[in-house]
Amino acid sequence: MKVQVGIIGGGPSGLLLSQLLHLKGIDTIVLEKHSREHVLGRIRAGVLEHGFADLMREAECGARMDREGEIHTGLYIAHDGIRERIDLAKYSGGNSVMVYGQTELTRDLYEARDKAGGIVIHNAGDVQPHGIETDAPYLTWREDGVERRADCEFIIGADGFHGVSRKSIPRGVLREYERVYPFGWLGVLSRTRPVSPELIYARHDRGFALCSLRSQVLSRYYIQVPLSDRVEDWSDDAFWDELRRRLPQDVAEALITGPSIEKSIAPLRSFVAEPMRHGRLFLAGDAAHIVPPTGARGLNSAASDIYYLYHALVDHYHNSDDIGLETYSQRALARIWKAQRFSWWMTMLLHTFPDAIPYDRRLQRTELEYLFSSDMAKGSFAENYVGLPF
Ligand code: RFL
Ligand code: PHB
Repeated sequence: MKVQVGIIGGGPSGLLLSQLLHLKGIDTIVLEKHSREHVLGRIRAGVLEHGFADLMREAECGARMDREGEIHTGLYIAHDGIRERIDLAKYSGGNSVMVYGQTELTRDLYEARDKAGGIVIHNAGDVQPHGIETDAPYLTWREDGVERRADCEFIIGADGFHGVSRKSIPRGVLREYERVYPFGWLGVLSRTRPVSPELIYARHDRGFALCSLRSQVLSRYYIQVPLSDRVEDWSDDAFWDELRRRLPQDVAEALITGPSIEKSIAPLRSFVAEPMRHGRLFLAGDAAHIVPPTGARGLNSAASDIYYLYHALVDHYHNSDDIGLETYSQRALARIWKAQRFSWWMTMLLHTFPDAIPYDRRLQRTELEYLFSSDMAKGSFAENYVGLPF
């Protein structure tokens, strides 16, 4: 089989790129290790930058998002028993975010690929990129016990943090930057009315908490937990009690609880691999970088890579212009590092660190006081949260 672009990974990054390229007449194959049900069973991101929402529309995948998603023009930060709002629209020159779950977005992308007859191979075993340093790269994988091969012009590694793509770049070439945080987030999805129509990020001495949502009947809540905790340690009742303790009283009293329909713990990590290109292999999304979820940047950073890669490949195929491909790593990383900075900053601002000294806690308070007393600080927060320009 011969295709122009071979994509490893059928998560949001791989599917979005495949769909965008298809609309420009560029053919792709997507190789996904898991089943579609498995990919759609993962509960992850919920907040999309406005630029990402535009990219979904450009991919002709925005109709349901525009119907069912919610545009949020503000959010709350709770601390010391109070809740303060940041007007994202006011401080970012009229921009907003779209609250629409990654699961739904991925489902829309799958449907679009199906409708267009796109090739997405599920349960692809032992996917391997070959010849990435040559002009004739190819992919091999196992399908129903049979060894398969696709020759391509470019290979895109969109196979997430644990994928095979990044590992196929020689050790001496890759530089990795990493910070592991000493806690995780325990998340619960419940079919209950959200406690607040807008997100509440809460700083509390017992640990961080977040009230988020998927719709007005589906809530998503998180609490910071030690890395040693297991999901089985947390009954639904224990989760709700702990969440209430970390919220201002009026919010805690308004909280509607119910049985969890999903419960999981995610460790927090910041990670960047440089460069994002080696020969004919281009990394995108979580394959190259991850952030702690505090700033809601993970999926959005993946989308920004896809934006650059999409334009670079279209320029290559339609205009014989390779500048986009040659500068991809540099341009993508410039934006990625800003998302890393914002996620790190929000994580440091809002979490309780086991080794924090009194000085650190006093600085956290001062940082919050500054944020809410300065229009400039609110402007900086808002422009980062709604998404920096591509
Ligand atoms: P994905 O989604 O991990 O998809 C990669 C796909 O590649 C497949 N794969 C392979 N396929 C073939 N061969 C192999 N060897 C393979 N190895 C892996 C995998 O099965 C998978 O289907 O990466 P992608 O597409 O780059 O997308 C990135 C996002 O999923 C991720 O950044 C976000 O979910 C992060 N994130 C959030 N991002 C936001 O922008 N806003 C948020 O509000 C937000 N909240 C979150 C989050 C992530 C979370 N967790 C659990 C990590 C909340 C949580 C709790
Ligand atoms: C979510 O709804 O899952 C979510 C929202 C905002 C974040 C992280 C996760 O910062």
